[in-house]
Amino acid sequence: MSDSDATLAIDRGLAELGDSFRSAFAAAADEQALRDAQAELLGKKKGALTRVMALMRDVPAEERPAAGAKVNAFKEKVEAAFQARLRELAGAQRAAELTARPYDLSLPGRVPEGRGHLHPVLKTRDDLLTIFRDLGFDVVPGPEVELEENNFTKLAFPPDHPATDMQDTFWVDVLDAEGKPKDGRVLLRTHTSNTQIRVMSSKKPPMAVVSAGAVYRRDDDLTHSPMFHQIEGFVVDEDVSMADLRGVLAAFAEGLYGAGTKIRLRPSYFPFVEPGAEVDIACVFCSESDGTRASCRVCKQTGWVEVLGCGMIHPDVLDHCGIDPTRYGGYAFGFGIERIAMLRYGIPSIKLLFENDPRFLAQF
Ligand code: FA5
Repeated sequence: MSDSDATLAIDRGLAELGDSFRSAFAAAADEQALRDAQAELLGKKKGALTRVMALMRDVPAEERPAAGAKVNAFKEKVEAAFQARLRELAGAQRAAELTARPYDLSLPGRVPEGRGHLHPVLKTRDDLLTIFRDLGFDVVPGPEVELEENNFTKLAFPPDHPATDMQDTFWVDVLDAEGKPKDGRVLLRTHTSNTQIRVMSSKKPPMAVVSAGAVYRRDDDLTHSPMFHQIEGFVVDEDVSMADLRGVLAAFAEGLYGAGTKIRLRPSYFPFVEPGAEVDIACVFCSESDGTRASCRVCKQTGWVEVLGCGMIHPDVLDHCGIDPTRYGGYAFGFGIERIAMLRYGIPSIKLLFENDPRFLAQF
């Protein structure tokens, strides 16, 4: 018995389709293309295999099992090839994701929310150093953790001198390899005057030096902070006088607050200078040109604001550093940067400078 026309048509249809689905699936570059290629075969109305399967309706009952088995076997081959290609595409996509750059260069950039700037203390420090650089001073660094010797002893503070009470600080234990305290007491420096000792011990006169940095004291109120910043300046040469010191400080005051700014020196005591003085600048907020108006809180109604300590370097200090005091003399001065910044910007409390509230800092 020969096969019916319908069975023959099915055989022909399947033979025509042959293996073409394999190359169609292989050509699909992504899942959507693969599903489109599958629909070409199995789409409800127009699928090529669907049309072949529709011929089953005309197959006589006795031929149906054999014809059905052939069609099903074909369908299974198609399904298996489809699933294999689907897995392949998913694997390739995952691999591409894993090896891709972790960022997307094509995304638009973010606009910065605002530019940062130097802290007002550092800005003031830089402006002050510029004034001294312009006057011919070299700028040098100095350590914050210092030997007691350089911070006090060589600056002629005898051990237990009452002046050290005003500069109580944090002491540091320096241990040797076995964990035992080493010789020599170490502290967080209380002033930048330690740079005088370090520089004078390592350089030969003449020298004109300034140094800025953080210092530490056991202080805490509206105008005093446990950590603050100072600038130290000193000159060592032959024939140096108090008049030179006054001239440099007057130029400094004018550089800071403008031409004509007045200063005055009042006698004061620091163990490492003789004579020593405190320097006041005419109050920039209320003083008339003759320094007499004296009407504001900043200067406490005196017309003058104290800004620094200074004096002629004590011969003993020069001697401690190996400089011959019979040939050379020198002057030195030191002041707090926060104090100048507070006067400059009208800041009422030193605390504001270190709380780092962005709303405060954004004002400078
Ligand atoms: C000294 O520190 C001396 N080394 C200055 C000096 C240098 C004198 C060279 C002579 C020759 P005094 O302790 O006065 O001096 O401090 C200097 C300045 O540091 C003060 O005028 C003040 O503006 C500032 N200052 C002192 N303590 C604090 C503090 N706790 N917080 C903020 N500023 C301070």
